[in-house]
Amino acid sequence: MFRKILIANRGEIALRIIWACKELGIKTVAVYSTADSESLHVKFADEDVCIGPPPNQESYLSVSGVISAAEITDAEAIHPGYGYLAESAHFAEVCRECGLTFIGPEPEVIRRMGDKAEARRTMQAAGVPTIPGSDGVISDVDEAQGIAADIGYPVLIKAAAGGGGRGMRIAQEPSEFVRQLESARAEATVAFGNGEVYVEKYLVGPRHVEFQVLGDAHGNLIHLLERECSIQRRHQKLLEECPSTALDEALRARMAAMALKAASAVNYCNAGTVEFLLDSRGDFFFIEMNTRIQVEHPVTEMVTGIDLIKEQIRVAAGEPLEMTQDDVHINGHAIECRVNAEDPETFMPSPGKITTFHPPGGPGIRLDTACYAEAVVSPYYDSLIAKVIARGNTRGEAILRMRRALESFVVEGIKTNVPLQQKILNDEDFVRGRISTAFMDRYSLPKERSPSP
Ligand code: MV4
Repeated sequence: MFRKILIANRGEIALRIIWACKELGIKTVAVYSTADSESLHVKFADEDVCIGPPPNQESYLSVSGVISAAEITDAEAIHPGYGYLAESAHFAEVCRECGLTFIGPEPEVIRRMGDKAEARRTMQAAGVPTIPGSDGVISDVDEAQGIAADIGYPVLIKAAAGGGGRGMRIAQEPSEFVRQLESARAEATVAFGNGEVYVEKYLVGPRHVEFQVLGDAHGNLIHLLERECSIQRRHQKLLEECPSTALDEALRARMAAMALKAASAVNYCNAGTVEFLLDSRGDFFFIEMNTRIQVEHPVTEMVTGIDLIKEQIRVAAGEPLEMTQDDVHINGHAIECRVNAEDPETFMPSPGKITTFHPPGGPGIRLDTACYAEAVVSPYYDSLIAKVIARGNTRGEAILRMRRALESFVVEGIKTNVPLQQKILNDEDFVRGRISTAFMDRYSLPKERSPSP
């Protein structure tokens, strides 16, 4: 097992990783920017190294800064958390070259899954269902138009280097195809320096259901059930749950088998997520694989009782998984609400100093946060300030506990999206489990203008 781990992240996930290390008896090193000198991940780590000024590019995204910090503190491994360098194949390679263990899959796997067109081809070849569309990236516009005509409109044009909804364009009909293709290419070139795109049939209002997988270096690979992540706005997830109300045992078994097939096709080692779109007919399709720990991992932990961060660290150290598939059971239901420092009406970020901070607690409530009274929410970073996770024996109990937790969660000095989360928790369709990726449209589409007098 590792003696010392460096955490290349900040905020709640850095703290979450420190807690796991403490339980495993591993020393921790925090890295931080000058904006984070008062942050809890710095206070609770055994050692800390300032790696630069507030902008991410000059601190948390600095490969040389992070690697130097690991070298001067004699850390053996680096946990990247989510975001930042977590899905940088280059960073994972540099770690390897410097004799540091990157806590995640191999750089080759990160690179292959990071190219969404390549990931799609890999899954097609492995026999995992994908959405009808092009075989790889589009090399010829006429050929692509032929494919679009064959699969039928509307079609979605996606950037190979994209993912998470960036660089996508819908073509509703053939006359729009070339314009939307050019538009997707242009956006992808600016955003990723890679204008490659591929085409899929556009599914209307599907659910987003993802499977957690976990593999070790000894060939063991298991799944840890699914997460329902359909409640999102502009590709930012807001509320996630485990299990999904859309799956019965038979569908869960079929999707889990495909998630495992997807992961074993790339010899996956460490924690990963296989994302599917599930349509109203119960057909499901692979869309992407995420090669990192995800923000919403706590709902999986609360339902399975498995500590995903500890397992990531154990398997990276070469230890075998602590459990087999037979040890994984659905124990109740968990919901996570992401609490963001933002205006609940306009969705604009709301950074500033937190004056009052009263955390929720009581039976079945978990709070993952790095906030405290007097903490400053910096405008330089993500607006996620806390994750409230509620577990109940049933979904109904989890909803009641979450409503009660959000009522007692007092954050003053900045605005939060708690009122929006409360609306969702009281929405009749949500309570019935009738949700899709179109769910949030009702809360964020432009309001009809009131008639003039
Ligand atoms: C799609 C789709 C419909 N049809 N692909 C958005 C993020 C990226 N991971 C994939 N996304 C989508 N791909 C086809 N062929 C609809 C979405 C999508 C979506 C997916 C998951 C969660 C929320 C979403 C919101 C809007 C669109």
